[in-house]
Amino acid sequence: MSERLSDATLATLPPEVTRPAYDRASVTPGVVHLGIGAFHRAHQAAVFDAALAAGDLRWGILGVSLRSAGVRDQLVPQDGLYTLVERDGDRRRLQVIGAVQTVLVAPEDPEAVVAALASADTHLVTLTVTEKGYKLDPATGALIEEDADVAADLASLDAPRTAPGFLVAALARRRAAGLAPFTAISCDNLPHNGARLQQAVLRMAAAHDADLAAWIEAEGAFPQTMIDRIVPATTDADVADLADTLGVEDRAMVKTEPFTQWVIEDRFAGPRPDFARLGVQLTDAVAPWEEAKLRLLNGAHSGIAYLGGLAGIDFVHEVVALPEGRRFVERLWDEAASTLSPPAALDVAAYRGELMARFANPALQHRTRQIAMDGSQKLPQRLLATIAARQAAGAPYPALALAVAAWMRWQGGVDDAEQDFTVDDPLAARTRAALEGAENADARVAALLAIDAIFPPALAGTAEVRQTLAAWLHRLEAEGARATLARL
Ligand code: CS2
Repeated sequence: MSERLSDATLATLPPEVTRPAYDRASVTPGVVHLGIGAFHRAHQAAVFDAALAAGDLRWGILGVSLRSAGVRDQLVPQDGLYTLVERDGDRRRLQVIGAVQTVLVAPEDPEAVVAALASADTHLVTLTVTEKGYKLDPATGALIEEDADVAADLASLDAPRTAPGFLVAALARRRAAGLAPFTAISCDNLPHNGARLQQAVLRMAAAHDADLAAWIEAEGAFPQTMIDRIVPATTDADVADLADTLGVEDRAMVKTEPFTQWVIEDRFAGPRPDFARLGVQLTDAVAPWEEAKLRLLNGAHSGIAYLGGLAGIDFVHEVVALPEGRRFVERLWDEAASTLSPPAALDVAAYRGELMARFANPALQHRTRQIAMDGSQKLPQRLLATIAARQAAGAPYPALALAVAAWMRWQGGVDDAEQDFTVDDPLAARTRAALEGAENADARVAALLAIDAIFPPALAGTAEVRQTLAAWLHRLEAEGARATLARL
């Protein structure tokens, strides 16, 4: 099959497929999105598409890939169109999203990206650059100035390389042109994501121009957000399967669950869509939402990823289909729930029930390997802060510690069936070096805890934490993840 989904083939799609009913040619690009991967296309882009469908044509998206050309090569031949495939058990809903107008690849043409960000049409800049894309130390939140790309952007912004670098280069240009700043909305699972993004941007700006930094601090807006939708990576089989239905090929499709949630701090530097009417929650207090989501959903996800991955279990739904897998998740949630100050509108028991049903959705095919990626960037907010809170309250944390111990075993790059795999993590070289020469579980735990980019010294220095982790790691090494789960 060679014909692709595009403006020209849109009319040939079967009637079950929802498609843009607005005039795409009249849309203007009010949003620049950095990091246009599957998550953005399944989450924020669907909201901007709904804004367009409601008649506000200012919210087209100019997508930017900060590294590779893959998404551009999928989307541009399709006029930016792609199908959002929502799957729940054997139900499926198909919607073609028309909000993406074009995609730029930053390393090919950094100037075009800065120009788009500096355009008077651009009011919002959304980001899904993953945790590591902020170039912040996961433990302290400080800009990693020795990173080669950060160092280059600190020296010159003529051709930026990092997300903070692009934002600062464009903000300087907006200021010089007498334009207001855009609102920069981090949509990554970082704690206090808005404040962290602002911190990275201000540090980068201050290195170039103190007045610019002061202007950004006074006039800019970096709202905090909680974003939630499970978006497994698309496979070739998914693309082939969709082509059978559509009659044309869509290489940019994304698959996801029906659930979606976006909570945004009500703080903007300029125009935005009528978010509240689009199902987005605007609030002054995002932190309690974010904390609940990171510690319950993402904390459990990471535990499932490492324990399931070590046991050779491919998918999340398969882990929670095991009695011991489900019990582990419930125990982890019991421990984490006591550390939360949930918002009044959040019923934690109902939320947990809904989360378990989402994890159990067999149609998602969400790979444990996908979640296992970049653990060094995820552990602090998902598991370590929770352990610290339990510890401070004098409460035990066996399930949380088991999840962290499984991450430790994962760093060895060998699973329970003695199969080697690649540890996909920006700190993989450091964890590997730490493990070299460590002769037993106690030594391995001590060596990994010493990496202060991941583990806060106060936690790492606590004997009880060390011993609990070492006991679990020892068991994981001796008995494997399945048997260890059964002991919890
Ligand atoms: C997952 C998240 O890959 C991961 O680390 O935990 O991407 C998760 O699916 C989303 O945060 C759900 O909103």
